[in-house]
Amino acid sequence: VNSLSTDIGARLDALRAYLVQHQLDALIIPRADEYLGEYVPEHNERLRWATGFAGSAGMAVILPDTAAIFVDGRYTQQVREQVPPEHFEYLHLIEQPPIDWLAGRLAMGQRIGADARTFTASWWRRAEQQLRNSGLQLIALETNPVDSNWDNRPLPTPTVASLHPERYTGRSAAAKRADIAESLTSRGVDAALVFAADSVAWLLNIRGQDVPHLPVVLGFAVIHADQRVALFTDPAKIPADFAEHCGGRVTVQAEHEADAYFATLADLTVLVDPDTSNAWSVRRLEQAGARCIDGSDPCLLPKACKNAVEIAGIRDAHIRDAVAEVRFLHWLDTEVAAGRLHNEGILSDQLEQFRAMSPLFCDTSFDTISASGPNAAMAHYRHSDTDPAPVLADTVYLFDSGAQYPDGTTDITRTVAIGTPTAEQQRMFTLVLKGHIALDQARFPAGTTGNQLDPFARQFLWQQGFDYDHGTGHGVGCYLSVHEGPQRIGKVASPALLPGMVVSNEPGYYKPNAYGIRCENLVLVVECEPNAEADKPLLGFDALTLVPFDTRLIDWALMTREDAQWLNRYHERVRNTLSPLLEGDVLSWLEAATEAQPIPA
Ligand SMILES: [Mn+2]
Repeated sequence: VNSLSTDIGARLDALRAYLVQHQLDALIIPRADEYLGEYVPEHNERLRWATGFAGSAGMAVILPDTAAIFVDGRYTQQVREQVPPEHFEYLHLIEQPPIDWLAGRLAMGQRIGADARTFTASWWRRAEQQLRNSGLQLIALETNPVDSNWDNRPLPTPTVASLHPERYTGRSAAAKRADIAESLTSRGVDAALVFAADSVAWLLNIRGQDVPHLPVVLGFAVIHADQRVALFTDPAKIPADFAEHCGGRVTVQAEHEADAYFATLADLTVLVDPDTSNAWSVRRLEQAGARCIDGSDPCLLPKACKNAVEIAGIRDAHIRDAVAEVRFLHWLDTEVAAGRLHNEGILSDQLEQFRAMSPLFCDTSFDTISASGPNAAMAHYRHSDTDPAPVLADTVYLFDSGAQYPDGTTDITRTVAIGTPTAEQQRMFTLVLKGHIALDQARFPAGTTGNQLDPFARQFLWQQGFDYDHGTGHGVGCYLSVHEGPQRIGKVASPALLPGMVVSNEPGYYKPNAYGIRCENLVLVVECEPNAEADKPLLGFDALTLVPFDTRLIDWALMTREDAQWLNRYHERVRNTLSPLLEGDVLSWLEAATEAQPIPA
């Protein structure tokens, strides 16, 4: 029994004492914190404190005499390495959901405690109903059981937010408040809870450094139909000229003051998005006498449909990012040719250094995936979770990375040959690339949804009996979240794609224990010139990412004339755009990498 096991044991004792004190029969501790974002700041890593588990999703359930940790398929190995088996049973989050497991173990009338701040309102409603059906009670705790027992808990770092200028946003915070207020009036509500931190950042044109990769200020807001906004965050993070920046009518209060503020909303009709708001705020609003109406976050669509200024910035950001990617690809080829294969960590660091050469580079937009050979077969592999593996010869290397710039967010995956890849790898790469090309070239009438377009990218894999177990595309924000909704392309239902939306085009193929392939560009939804008789506006995609695909991985027997023509046109555009920004060996590399390929007969 090591010291981690001793620590976890002592923490479990403290949590079990909390159970007794509060007459509870079980406690649920999720990985999410009160902001429900993709990234959790150090001081809110409660699941890690309680269990040792450091993955990005999971949940622990603690009973007086037993405890279990639930993780999804990405983390079945990691949970065994990090969580002591003498304290926790390992269970599958999807196949054996915690609520089902609890319902099967507890007796009628027993009470399950959880901090309603750390769950979405929709999760809470479903869990409450399901537990009630089994005669069990879900109790919203007044205090967080981890916080009250966490010795030496890290302090939040109150970095001052930056006021994001209109030259990047294209629209002032005052104008956005007016737009959203008008949409509230037309929906017949008095106010809306804007809970998602990226929506708050978009609405008020502010950016922060509270969590890695996602430049938001942690907090939430209420916007009224008369354009007033109340922002709840640590006031120490808000610069003095914030009110002026917003055009007035915006107040800033500490988060603990939200409860008193909600009480002033009694009798008002308040729009809440149960999928992004925490259960605590929705319950408090209801208890205060507000009439809560379910609906999607009013900032979601206007944030997703980028304006002309944002689009221009996003294009610039992608050119800057492509310069870094091309410098990296040239460096990688040179190193491999000299017999220096390095390891996945060194490659990832080198790529980041090329990005950081730009004075506008703010951060990576997520943890880089740098994966050689069999590691690339794990779609969410992180070389930093263990010792980075050496890059292997005569296989493919996959890297998925992106950056945050003040004018845009990038996300790109390229798969490249290291030495001589196998004929099978070339075949599979080509099927993936053909899917990427087919989706890029798709034309569709307004109203077409992401799930309807998803098979465009899968068709060539499907025809041979292959597929990939992830979505084809996710929405991307503008100097905001690299995973933005509501736009997406995947098998599950999603809303219609609208002009100005940015979405990824990233089909892949993964052969377990062998290799992985993914071809990812970000694309912009654009209006195309329709034929004269078209019934509806015609939409399509325009690639934002401008980095060559590795032609050494193409099986030309599988490429049609149209595929080859697309590739040549794309490479010509990459060359014309980037050539003026590069010189010497890197420029020569780019010219060779984008050379026109013979068109198949
Ligand atoms: Mn992506």
